[in-house]
Amino acid sequence: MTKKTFIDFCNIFIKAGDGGDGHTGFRREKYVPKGGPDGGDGGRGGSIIAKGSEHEFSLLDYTQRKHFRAKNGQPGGRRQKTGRSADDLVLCVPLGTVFRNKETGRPMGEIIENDQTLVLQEGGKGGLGNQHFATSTNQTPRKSTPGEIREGFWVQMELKLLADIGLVGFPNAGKSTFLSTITNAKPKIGNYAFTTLHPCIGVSRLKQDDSDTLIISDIPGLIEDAHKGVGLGIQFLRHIQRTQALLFILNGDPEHVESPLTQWKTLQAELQSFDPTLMQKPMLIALNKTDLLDQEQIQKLQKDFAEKNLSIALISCHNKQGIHEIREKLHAIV
Ligand SMILES: Nc1nc2c(ncn2[C@@H]2O[C@H](COP(=O)(O)OP(=O)(O)OP(=O)(O)O)[C@@H](O)[C@H]2O)c(=O)[nH]1
Ligand SMILES: [Mg+2]
Repeated sequence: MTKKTFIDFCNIFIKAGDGGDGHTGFRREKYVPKGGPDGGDGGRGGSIIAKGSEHEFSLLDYTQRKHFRAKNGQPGGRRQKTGRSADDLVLCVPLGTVFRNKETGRPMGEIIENDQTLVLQEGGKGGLGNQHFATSTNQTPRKSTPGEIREGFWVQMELKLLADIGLVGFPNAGKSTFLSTITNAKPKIGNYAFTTLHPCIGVSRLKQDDSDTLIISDIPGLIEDAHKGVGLGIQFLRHIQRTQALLFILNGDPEHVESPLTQWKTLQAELQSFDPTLMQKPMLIALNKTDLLDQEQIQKLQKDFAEKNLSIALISCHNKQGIHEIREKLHAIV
């Protein structure tokens, strides 16, 4: 089921490798009864590193395997031999993954770009061999230091989709239809509420050469009291927290229980209660399904919104009316 395949939160346990211990040893050569100290240093433990990959879209893999331990550095050896350092353990994650220390809640950083890396835990440094500790008064030091120990800990990963525009609207308003009209995305569309159960993104290209691309994110519909968990709740709003602008899609179907103005007011209130800064983003309001309205009804609705100093774009995903215009406006807004 689609709901399960999109994972946007998960916890993993990580532990970088310990450093190898420094070695205590003495040179032994023929005819040299007492050689100097020659204990080598320990190698470095492997680090745990997150790396952005544009080919990953979900944290699903990290629900299957949760423990990630890098290898320890090797101890130093005789004859100044440095122990071998362990390889780093690299975790490929989707762009938009945010890391937090699960125990303290402290943010550890986020991955935004392809190939970007973030060290989640540095491998332990190797200890020093006794070769470093000879002094004029002590030519045979027995001292060497242990490698640094690394304690493992739990890390919370959260995936926030990176999009330019977020679509907000009641269930059944036509958000997914709109996304499929102007982008390559093929979201599920259905004439019932809550067709969309997880966020979906699509890319709109105005020009062939990629110079003007727009990433649009479709999220599940919101209803009144979504902030109290009604419907699918507002938890998906965090996926549009980092968008540059919002497009509200209102259901213009005259049979719909809530009028477009009521929808707008409810959506505004729900966004406000989730994160007031969302309402400060540039936004456009589109009235969809205008193919179901006559001229008189349209004028009445425009007047209602104009009284609130709001302008609405009239669109119909079914007969493509107003689609080109709103698409150009969206590209211009970011
Ligand atoms: N008449 C008409 N119907 C439309 C239009 N756009 C979408 N619809 C229909 O409205 C219904 C809901 O469309 P969706 O795109 O699934 O709506 P949604 O906003 O994504 O809904 P949720 O995912 O449930 O939040 C479908 O039956 C669409 O065919 C339109 O412009 N005119
Ligand atoms: Mg939908």
